[in-house]
Amino acid sequence: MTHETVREVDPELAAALGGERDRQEDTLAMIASENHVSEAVLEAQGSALTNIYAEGYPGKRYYAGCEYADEVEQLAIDRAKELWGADHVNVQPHSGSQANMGVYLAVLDPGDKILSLDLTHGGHLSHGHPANFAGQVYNVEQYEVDAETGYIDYEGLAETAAEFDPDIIVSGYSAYPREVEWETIQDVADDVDAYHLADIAHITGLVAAGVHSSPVGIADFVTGSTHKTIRAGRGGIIMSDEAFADDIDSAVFPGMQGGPLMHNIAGKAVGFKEALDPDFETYAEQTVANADALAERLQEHGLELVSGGTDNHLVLIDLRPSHPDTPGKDVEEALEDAGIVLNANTVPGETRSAFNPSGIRAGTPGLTTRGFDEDDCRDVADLIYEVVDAPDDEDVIDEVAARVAELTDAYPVYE
Ligand code: DSN
Repeated sequence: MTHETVREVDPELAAALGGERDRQEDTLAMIASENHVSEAVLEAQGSALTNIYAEGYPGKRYYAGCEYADEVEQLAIDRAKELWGADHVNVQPHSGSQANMGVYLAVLDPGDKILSLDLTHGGHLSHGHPANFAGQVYNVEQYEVDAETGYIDYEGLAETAAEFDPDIIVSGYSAYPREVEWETIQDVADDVDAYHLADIAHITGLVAAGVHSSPVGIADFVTGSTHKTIRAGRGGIIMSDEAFADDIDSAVFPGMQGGPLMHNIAGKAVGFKEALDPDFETYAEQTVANADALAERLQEHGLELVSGGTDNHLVLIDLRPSHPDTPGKDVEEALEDAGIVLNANTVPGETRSAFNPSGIRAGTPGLTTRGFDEDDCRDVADLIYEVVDAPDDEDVIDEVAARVAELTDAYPVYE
């Protein structure tokens, strides 16, 4: 057994790891689905648990040697139950997409009907896009946001549900800046006798902290990823009533996964413990306040936001009204050159392509973890606007990059 470090064993790889850590220190992570986990979560994810197989569940494993894996997984489950108030929790899905897959596998047959939000309106690939397994295995119909308001078109959803007669309705979104009316969607699901899956991947932390309403206890299934606003180890989670516990657990294992990623489950357990601390509520409130400040200042600059603002951690800018000749990808690349990392995103009524869409999406979870407040986020909005307005102007990019460097120096991620 070698006791050498990565740097000693593999300098090339070590350089890339160091480069990534520096990149995160030196840029503003504004991809709305990203965050910076604590050193403790990093440590758990890099632990010896990566070495073991633990097929099964705590107390019911198929292999020997799982006593500590049992402890770790039970801690993650118990903490998740406390955070979100669910009866049953499965912490084994490797990702949010696989959490959704676990629910589909538990209650749908191939060819059954999914009703979900269109990807270009804020949905997710795993909600039934044709390029994803969900769109290939199941019969998918989609609902949309209202073209005028940018809010979910709940009436349209009800009409489509009545016509399509889905087996499951999916709510919860990847690029939707507004509070979701879970009860309204549950009523629609009840009317057509469909299951309701609420995918809270983006807002897990906001829901846990009580700064966004919770679908737990309303929807049949609540899925999420564990590394976004909740800031725990990377992966997925499924929550449900006890009545679905066996179906969900056997869909995840042995239905679609083998051995759970126990090191990631340890990272989930640590992050969940951190989120149970009262400080986390302050973090979640600040994340939303920061997004609101960002949104207001962007609008003062004349940029149009889908739905006219935000209730959560993200804003979605439709560039077409203010900058009709500037595609999202150009802005994404220019901002990255300036040290602001976000993503080009489709917008409702998209007129370009998914690869070079008409919008950009920006989130505040990562900045808030670094310590940014509303004033800082207003400054960031000014910087984003300067680049949006002149993506080809190298002097502007240089000036913004210098200001970004001041901000990243003032707020280090990892000391
Ligand atoms: N890739 C994530 C996002 O950016 O929203 C969703 O899986």
